[in-house]
Amino acid sequence: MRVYPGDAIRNVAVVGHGGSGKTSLVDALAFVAGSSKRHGSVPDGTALTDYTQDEIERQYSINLALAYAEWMDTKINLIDTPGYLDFLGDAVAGMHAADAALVTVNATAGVEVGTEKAWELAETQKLPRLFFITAMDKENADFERVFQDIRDHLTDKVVPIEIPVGEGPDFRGIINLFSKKCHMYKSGTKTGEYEETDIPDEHRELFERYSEVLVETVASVDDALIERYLEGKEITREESLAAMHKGVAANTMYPLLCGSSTLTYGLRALLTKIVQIVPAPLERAPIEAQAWGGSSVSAIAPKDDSPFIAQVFKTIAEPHVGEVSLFRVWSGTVNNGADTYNAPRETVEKLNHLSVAQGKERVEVPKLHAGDLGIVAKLKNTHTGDVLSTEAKPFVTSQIAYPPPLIDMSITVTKRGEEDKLGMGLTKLHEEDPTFHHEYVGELRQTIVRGRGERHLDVIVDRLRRKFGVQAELSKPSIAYRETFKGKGDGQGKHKKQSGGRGQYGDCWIRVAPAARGEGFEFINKIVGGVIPSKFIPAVSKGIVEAAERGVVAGFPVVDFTAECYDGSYHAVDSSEQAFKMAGIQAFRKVAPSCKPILLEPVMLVEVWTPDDNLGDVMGDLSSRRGQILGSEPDGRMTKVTAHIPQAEMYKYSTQLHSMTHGRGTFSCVFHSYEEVPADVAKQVAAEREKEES
Ligand SMILES: Nc1nc2c(ncn2[C@@H]2O[C@H](COP(=O)(O)OP(=O)(O)OP(=O)(O)O)[C@@H](O)[C@H]2O)c(=O)[nH]1
Ligand SMILES: [Mg+2]
Repeated sequence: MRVYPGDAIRNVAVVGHGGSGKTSLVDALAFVAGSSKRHGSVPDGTALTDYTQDEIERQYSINLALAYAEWMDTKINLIDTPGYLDFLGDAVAGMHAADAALVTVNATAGVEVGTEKAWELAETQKLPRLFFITAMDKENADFERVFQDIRDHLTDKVVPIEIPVGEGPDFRGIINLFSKKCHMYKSGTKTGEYEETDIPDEHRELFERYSEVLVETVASVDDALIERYLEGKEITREESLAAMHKGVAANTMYPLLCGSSTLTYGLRALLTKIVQIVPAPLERAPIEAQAWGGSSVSAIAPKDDSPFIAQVFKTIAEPHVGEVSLFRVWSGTVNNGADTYNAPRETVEKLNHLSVAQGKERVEVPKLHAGDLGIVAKLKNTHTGDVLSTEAKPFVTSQIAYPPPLIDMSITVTKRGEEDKLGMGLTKLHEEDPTFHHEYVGELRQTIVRGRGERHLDVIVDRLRRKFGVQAELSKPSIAYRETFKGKGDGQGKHKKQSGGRGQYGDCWIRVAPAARGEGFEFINKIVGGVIPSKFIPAVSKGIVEAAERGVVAGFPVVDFTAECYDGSYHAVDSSEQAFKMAGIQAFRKVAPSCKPILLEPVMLVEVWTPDDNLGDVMGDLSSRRGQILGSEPDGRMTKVTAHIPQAEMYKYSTQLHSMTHGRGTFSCVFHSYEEVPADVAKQVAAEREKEES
């Protein structure tokens, strides 16, 4: 394997809607370039970058994965990302590690919700972008319609640099608008071989029309060029390419190409354009890095003679290998076997068997230059997102902006005694996938797992079984209800026991009143004249707290109230802390029922993005979930609805939204506040709780 310097590397993340052909494209590009030995396929389970058992079974990508294509003395690193929004975290990480995004749009489906999401993410990262219209060979493929769709819905700076000859089953070539030549593919070709011909007459008009747009867009990047263009002078191919390179790097234009991965048409042209147009890693703006232990942020140029800084953008546990880490060298170089340093974890990490990845294959390399992507196995204590540098010059850099979890489920083992194994597996899976979270919630006595969607959590359960040998199942999570008071009350708690020997005596009077939401519990000591000795007063408070934990309405903790202890009595011999605690408990139990106790439930702030067509259904569904709709407004192509929904009503919302909007709707959901539960629902909750406890 050759070692490529930074100016001979291109890092491209392939992003787009689920099923738009990313994995097939990556496989075909590596194959056509000769860097991969066979042309794999997703349905056959042989695609380079869908190699995990999960992916082969499900026939879609779950993990980002790397491949490369060596073309024109350049190594194109291809980062295949999953399109399903449940696995958006890996698309984010893939783009974080890339210098450009290749956005795939299916020739029959056009712009879809996943295309929009990928576009938005690339936009926030200001990542240079190219479009590739996939599956041009499929029945009903329509180049012009997809081009218009992109213009209308994503950007008007999209500019085709080639157009197809024929579409669908008739797709047989592409016209290069730069060279003004036509590539006619040899029928039955395995690696996209073509014959160069003149532009067929029937495509002349189309060619003229698109050439005009291209030249105009290209010229607009450069004042000198536009002047020449307006004077009617010729702009050379080299000048056009240079202008396009500049435009792409500056995000002022987004070139569009097309082809078919199945037939290997249009792929050589795509490889060539990636080399010519996509900025090399060395062209990137300096990265912002912070010297570990210091506070100053320095701008580090992405080149070989800068300090070594690399970042792990993905870890994945592989059978028989252990954990492998995919990383990007942001600056400096690294040799096989070098000692690197994970500063925040104070761990020296030796990069043994330094490699690059071609799907699941790893090819060992002696060295990696600034800008390259590498892979190593068995790092000791380095996880996704971590930064590696050197002990002499330790650095950290910006974190990968993973999307937050959207759904909660409860997880339990199906075989007793495997709880520890479950805990360990969950921790490992979180290290591998930072969009997956888990915690044991003591009050619910449940382990709660959080993820991006049900599909995501199903994959987690599969992995637990496959990688950690733990059988687990998901169920509806319990809700952390609370209770509080709406009214005031007062009364006495007296604990008196005489059973031979030393007795027990505690006596207190308390006034209970509601406090503002979120205030918690406050104990107010109003004892005067030592009617309760001050050393016993904290015990009264303790008793109240303990009783409040056990609830009044349905056995959930009571919050947001004050208790004022204003009178009481004691016995010189029989009083003790324990006795006053018991008195506190009894006082609370006696007074609480008269303070109009109510049940509170967590209410979420939910934002839903839906196509206009489904707005009625989405609103209706939200209302039926005891939701309070706060408003709706247009947001791009979608309408955004904001609502408050009880957490108890959010179970399986992602599935429902998916089916109501045919996969186009998305939502976010964060905790907002605790609110009163309507009386009829409260009754139901109390009855269920009683059943659980019995
Ligand atoms: N006819 C035709 N089918 C294609 C082409 N490219 C991909 N497909 C098929 O489209 C389906 C989806 O392709 P994938 O490559 O898995 O799509 P993806 O974008 O990686 O999907 P996710 O991983 O789920 O995001 C598969 O059945 C492919 O065989 C193409 O150029 N022509
Ligand atoms: Mg895929």
